[in-house]
Order: sequence, then structure tokens, then C-alpha cells
Amino acid sequence: MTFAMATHNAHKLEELARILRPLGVQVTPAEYREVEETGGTFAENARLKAQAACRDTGLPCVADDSGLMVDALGGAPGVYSARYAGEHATDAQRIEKLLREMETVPEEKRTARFVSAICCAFPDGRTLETEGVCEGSVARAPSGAGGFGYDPVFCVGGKTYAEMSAEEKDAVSHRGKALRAFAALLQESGVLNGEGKEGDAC
Ligand code: ITT
Repeated sequence: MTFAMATHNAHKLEELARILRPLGVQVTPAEYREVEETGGTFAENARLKAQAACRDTGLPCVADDSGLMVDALGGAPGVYSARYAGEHATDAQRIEKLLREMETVPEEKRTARFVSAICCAFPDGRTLETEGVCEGSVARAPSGAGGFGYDPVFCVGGKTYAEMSAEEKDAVSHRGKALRAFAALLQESGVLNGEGKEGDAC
């Protein structure tokens, strides 16, 4: 079965396709109008994007809303991760702001987690939703050339996401966990076998 991906972030699209393909889910980019992310949670924003794309395309659409929650910053940037340094800021500017805000935070207090909320919206109004979390910490300086976004400063098990191979990142990442849970939920729902699924109408 092919699902349209409701994202305008090319790096995210690449990861979604890379993780879902071996799980038996084919991916195509959704052509949809940008929707304002007004939700207070990752799950709400993922639902807003998936449902908007589903309305625009008439296809089952999958959206990911994700972000970094830093304990020393009271959970920020959280749902504002993309807008943390302003609407049109670059990844480098977002990282620079984060490291500046955390300049005086000692090693043991630099704990953080990456969260990914996945929502799949179906044309009949049903939704399937999962979430994945990866616990880690924020480095003092960027390191590594892989990945995207905050990857060069998010550390898990002694390496930043940007220092990991794609396979290493997918095995531990918030998005890997959320998408594996999503694929399991799809199997359980019978959608992949062309069966219907009861409930969860919205
Ligand atoms: P779409 O909404 O179009 O999917 P977006 O980039 O705006 O794209 P979000 O609203 O979910 O996505 O914002 C997520 C922010 O967190 C954004 O700044 C990303 O760069 C960052 N981010 C998400 N997943 C990440 C990952 O795996 N590694 C590093 N940064 C990540």
C-alpha cells in the first residue's frame, strides 16, 4: 500500500521513506497546502498536517510532527523546534540559539529527548496515531556531518545523531520508534491487507 507523506521537509521525507520501505509501506510525497501548526502537542500538530493533506489529496496521508525537548529549558523548544530561531532561520541558526541558551548548563543537566508523533489520516475520517521518544542530551558543540536539523548536537550513547550512520540513527531514533509502532498498528488494523478497521473516526 502507498501512503502520501505530508511534509515539506525533504530530509524528513527521506527518513520516513527509508524507515517505512522495509516495513512494507511505500511512500510518495503529498502535494498539499501548508497548514498552520497551532496544536499544543506534537500529536495535535501531526493530526492537523495529516488531515489537511488527506483533504487536499484524497489519499491516506502520513504526517510527522517532531521536536527536541530540553529539560534545562523547561521542555523548549518542543513544538516550536522548527520556529525556535524565527520563521526562516536555518538549522545552523537554530543550533546556535540552542547552544547559546544552554551555555551555562552543566553536563549532568543537559538531558533532553527527541519526540516524533505520527498520524495517518484516511479519507473516511479514520486516523492511526503513534509516538516515539529517544532520550539523550545536548552536546556543547556541533559534531558530525550526517542527518539534518538538530542532529549535530543531540547525543545518544556517546555519539550525536549526525555522527551515526542512517541505520544507526533509525535503530534508536524517535522517528524510527514511532514508525515501527505505526507499521505494527497498520498490520493490526488490517489496512495493509485491504481489510477495514473499526473505530478511531474523527
Ligand atoms: P513539516 O512540518 O513540513 O513536516 P518541519 O521541518 O517544519 O517539516 P516540524 O514542524 O515537525 O517539521 O519541526 C521539527 C523540527 O525539529 C525541525 O526544525 C526539524 O529540523 C527538527 N527535527 C525533527 N526531527 C529531527 C531529527 O530527526 N533530527 C534533527 N532535527 C529534527
